[in-house]
Amino acid sequence: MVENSRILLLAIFSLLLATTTTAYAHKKHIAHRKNQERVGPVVTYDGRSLIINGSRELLFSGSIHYPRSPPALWPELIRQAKEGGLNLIQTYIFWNLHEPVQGQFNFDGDRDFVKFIKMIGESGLWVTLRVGPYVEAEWNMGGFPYWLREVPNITFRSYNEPFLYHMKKYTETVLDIAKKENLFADQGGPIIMAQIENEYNNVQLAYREDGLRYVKWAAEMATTLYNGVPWIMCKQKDAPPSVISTCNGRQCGDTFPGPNGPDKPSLWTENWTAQYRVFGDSPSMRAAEDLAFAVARFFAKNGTLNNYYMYHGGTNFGRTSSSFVSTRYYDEAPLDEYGLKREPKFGHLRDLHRALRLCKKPLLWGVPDVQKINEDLEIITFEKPGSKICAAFLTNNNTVKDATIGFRGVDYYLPPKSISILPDCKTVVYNTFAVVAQHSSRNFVASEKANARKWEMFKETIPTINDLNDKSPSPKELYSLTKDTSDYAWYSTSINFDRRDLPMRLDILPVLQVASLGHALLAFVNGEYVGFGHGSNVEKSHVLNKPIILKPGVNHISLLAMTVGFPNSGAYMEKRFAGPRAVSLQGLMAGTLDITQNHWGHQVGISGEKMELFTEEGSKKVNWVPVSETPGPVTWYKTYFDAPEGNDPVALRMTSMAKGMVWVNGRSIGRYWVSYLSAIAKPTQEEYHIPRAFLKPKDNLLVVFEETGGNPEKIEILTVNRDTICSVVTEYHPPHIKTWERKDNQFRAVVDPVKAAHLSCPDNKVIEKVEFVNFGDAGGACGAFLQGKCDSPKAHEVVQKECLGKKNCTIEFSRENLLDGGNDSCPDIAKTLAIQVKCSHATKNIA
Ligand SMILES: *[C@@H]1O[C@H](CO)[C@@H](O)[C@H](O)[C@H]1NC(C)=O
Ligand SMILES: *[C@@H]1O[C@H](CO)[C@@H](O)[C@H](O)[C@H]1NC(C)=O
Ligand SMILES: *[C@@H]1O[C@H](CO)[C@@H](O)[C@H](O)[C@H]1NC(C)=O
Ligand SMILES: *[C@@H]1O[C@H](CO)[C@@H](O)[C@H](O)[C@H]1NC(C)=O
Ligand SMILES: *[C@@H]1O[C@H](CO)[C@@H](O)[C@H](O)[C@H]1NC(C)=O
Ligand SMILES: *[C@@H]1O[C@H](CO)[C@@H](O)[C@H](O)[C@H]1NC(C)=O
Ligand SMILES: CC(=O)N[C@H]1CO[C@H](CO)[C@@H](O)[C@@H]1O
Repeated sequence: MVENSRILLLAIFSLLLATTTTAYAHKKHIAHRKNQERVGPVVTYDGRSLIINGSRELLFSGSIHYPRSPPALWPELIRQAKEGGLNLIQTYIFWNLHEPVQGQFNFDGDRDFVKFIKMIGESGLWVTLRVGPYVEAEWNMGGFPYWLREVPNITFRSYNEPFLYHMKKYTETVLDIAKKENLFADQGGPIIMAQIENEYNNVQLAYREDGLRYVKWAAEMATTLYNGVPWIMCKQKDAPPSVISTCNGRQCGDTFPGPNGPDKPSLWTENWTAQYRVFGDSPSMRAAEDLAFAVARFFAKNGTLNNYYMYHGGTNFGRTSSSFVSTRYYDEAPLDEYGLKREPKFGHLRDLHRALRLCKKPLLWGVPDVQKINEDLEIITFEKPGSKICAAFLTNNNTVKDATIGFRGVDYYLPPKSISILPDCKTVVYNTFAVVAQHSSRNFVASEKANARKWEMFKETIPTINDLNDKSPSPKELYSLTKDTSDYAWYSTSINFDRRDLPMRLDILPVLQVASLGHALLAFVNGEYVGFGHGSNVEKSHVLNKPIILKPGVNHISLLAMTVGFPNSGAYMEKRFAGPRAVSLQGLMAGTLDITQNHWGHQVGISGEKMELFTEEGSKKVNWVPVSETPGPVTWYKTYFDAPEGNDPVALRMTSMAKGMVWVNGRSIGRYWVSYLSAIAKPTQEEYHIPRAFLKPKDNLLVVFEETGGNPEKIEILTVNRDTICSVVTEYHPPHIKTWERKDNQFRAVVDPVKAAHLSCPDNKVIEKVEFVNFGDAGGACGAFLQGKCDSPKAHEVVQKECLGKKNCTIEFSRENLLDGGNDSCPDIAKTLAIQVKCSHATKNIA
């Protein structure tokens, strides 16, 4: 009782305090505003949570980046995020997108972050604005524009005049736009929180005292420019008191040492929903169960905000990704690259948010108590003494063994590595391991309408030093050469040989060796392709060694060197280098000849880029010829295609190619690299997203630039769906979370809490086929179930009857419903009901 009123008083007191101090700070600001109803801040915080409009809040947040999906997809992404139980969306603002050339700003079309934020606000969700300006984000140069690198004497992200000047100027520009558009919560807008810098602790030590001075300056600068909403810094142990330090990580519930001060809430700004992929990586997974465990754990440990990084990743169009990062971004997120629900991740987390919301009162106003039963088992309660407000989290941290916890006179079963949530300290409404949500598997279907048109090609010419005007004694550094205007640069030199310089024996060839700082290169000798070499995300430098044929007289050596995105992380990002560093010819009669200082010619970009062969206009500038049987390196390909049938998302399967870039109607859909195989001998990414927004109904221009060689005729145009849906329910599962609600401080069942399997088709489709049913001990997963030893024919009948031809169906999970007169072929096992059905558009069935 004493504890209770003390906390309440404290909350009221801190609210008052926050209100008065900030109101004072805002006096000038407020004076300018008309019709000001609320005096004081809309968003404050205390040791429990953010306080929005005077009320503590549980915040379920997800990252969605506006440039990674076209504006046409934004409404659907936001709608689904809301359906998934989010009330907050987090985005970075990408500097190099908005100020690619110093002083020339662009905030229109795809770059219209104001529109994105307003759209989120209109959907009733809040926004966290991560200004950066450094964003990392697997984005080219972590968001810094190239020109910033050339500012004299600049050191990125440290205390020095040039950097502070530009960082402040840009931050001010972004905040001014947001203010002018009334985007901040205290102006009536949706932005409740802003972030300056990003994971600075990772690099701070490298900058010594200047690092510390910089962090202080950044916090001061941001809070001075705008102090209507709280500012955060993520992963910043020693964040200045004016900002909140937040956690980034996989298991913040166990790893976060807490915020920087008892007056600050525990916020988790990046909980990775998977891992971003780089070319050369095998697939990555993070199971819905693992994610749910980590989030439930974080809320059980006083956390009040969790952000999924990413909730929807999307696509790194054009050259926006950083070094080696694949074109699809966080495809494993709850909404996949195409914006389709990845089930059961989407549904399991939606159910988790619902369960946590049922615990809102105890979580935000109750008193936590931790009771450790043994090494693995723990009971955490949040209770308001003297009231019925009580929630419990029962935790089994053992990854192998299940357990039973006795709690207030009842035994609760807990699967391994799981947390059960009891919003009334009695009823289990959710267990992190027990996935009740439906599953889905993704299908790529070859389009009938879009495929099979004639391809044509155009070969780049291989330049010699005579063609290149930009000369220097040795090869120039690649980043500063291209200035990020192209991935490519030609390097060429020539060398004269006497017959006596060359090997006598024809079976012994000289070797060209190129040591490169990265990222990849193609070598040509006398116009003939000799090979391709590349580094990796971990080790960008590499050495190319290829046997070559030299002739008496002049020999031309030409290299097409390339970057695969600029770096995005680490200290001293402005001092990174790439490109050929040392070149030699080995096996000559006089031994090895170092030709690094042989005088080189350079050219930024390839001629097809300069002519914009990927646009309708540009493609008319050259003579395209039919595709020959031996497609060579550095070749452009083009064809036309009609938009695929239906509304499903569209993708290209590039498996028959090697490495390069694809454009559709003049817009780059990103880099592809299918020749770089992962440890499981598969390309990291075979399908590449073409947003429907890029397409016209007919005659879409598709252009591919292929670096080393491939067969364009085998490129497939696909539609993408998740029409295969499944449900897996076991006897251990709690009943569906939707059957409960909290009203007037009472926790109660709204419908009879029966256990059931629920299936619901996406996109207004209907269940066309029942593909798998098993009531017993099926194995495998959605899309690939395996029949177990036990089954019940009755279950098949029930599913057929309830589901066929319906948009959705519910199968009551009980032995009475699913066994034939109680005839049980294996009475001793716990039963699992596994169902797989296929959805399709109803019209198809009628036709
Ligand atoms: C850069 O630094 C050097 C050495 O400190 C100094 O001489 C030079 O004037 C600086 N250049 C600019 C443009 O500030
Ligand atoms: C605060 O409440 C007002 C009035 O209900 C509402 O218009 C405003 O959007 C709310 N602010 C936030 C950040 O939710
Ligand atoms: C949660 O908050 C309570 C008091 O509000 C505190 O005693 C406890 O240490 C906190 N737990 C964690 C893990 O921070
Ligand atoms: C739970 O187990 C993991 C290892 O599986 C361990 O790292 C973590 O500290 C444990 N947490 C608790 C609260 O015991
Ligand atoms: C299930 O489908 C019926 C029509 O077949 C529809 O009226 C109902 O709203 C659907 N329910 C859900 C939860 O989608
Ligand atoms: C019980 O089920 C088994 C296997 O499904 C079947 O062979 C048997 O005939 C059934 N018995 C009765 C009494 O229905
Ligand atoms: C900071 C952190 O712990 N992030 C984690 C979020 O989840 C991913 C996927 O499990 C982890 O790899 C990250 O470590």
